Amino acid sequence: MRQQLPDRDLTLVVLRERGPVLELIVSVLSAIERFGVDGADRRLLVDHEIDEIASTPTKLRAAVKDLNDAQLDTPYRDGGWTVRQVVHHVADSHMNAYIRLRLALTEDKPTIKPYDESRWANLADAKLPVGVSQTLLECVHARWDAVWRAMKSEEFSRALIHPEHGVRNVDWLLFLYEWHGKHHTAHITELRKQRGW
Ligand code: NI
Repeated sequence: MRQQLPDRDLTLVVLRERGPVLELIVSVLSAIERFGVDGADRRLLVDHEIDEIASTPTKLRAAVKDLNDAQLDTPYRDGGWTVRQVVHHVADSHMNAYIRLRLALTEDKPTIKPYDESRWANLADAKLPVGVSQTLLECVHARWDAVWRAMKSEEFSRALIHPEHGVRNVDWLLFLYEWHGKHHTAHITELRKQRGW
């Protein structure tokens, strides 16, 4: 039987949820085109995505390197989160994602718990030094990565239920969080380019 495609409707889901995210479409479509989606080819695509997720803490650390407090407290766009909030948000998000994967692998169609990301970004701990979340992210990713790499191919189609979006699968988590780390790292690197930092 043909394996399930890497969630093609992911693109539409993300467009609905996050606005126009061309980099994601290009990334998913080019990856599918490059690797195909079946058997050993599919494994190459999956490994590529796992490698990309694994590189997130290092890339995020590089993105904020040598920024001072005033720079860290600068919004990446008008009305947007500060660089500091972005770093803490990536840790918030990937902690939740790691738990979601563990639930999907150990329970039958678990319902995952959404959280209010903008209110989380305004709690007191979002004012801590970014190093706290960088270290946290490195530790979460070390464990998350060990789980991803040990997964059997059939486990990528295990279901989870998002209360607002319905049934999703582990592939969806993989592609979503590969995009998510890059998306927020780019907010910081683009700001640094604009400001000449
Ligand atoms: Ni986010």
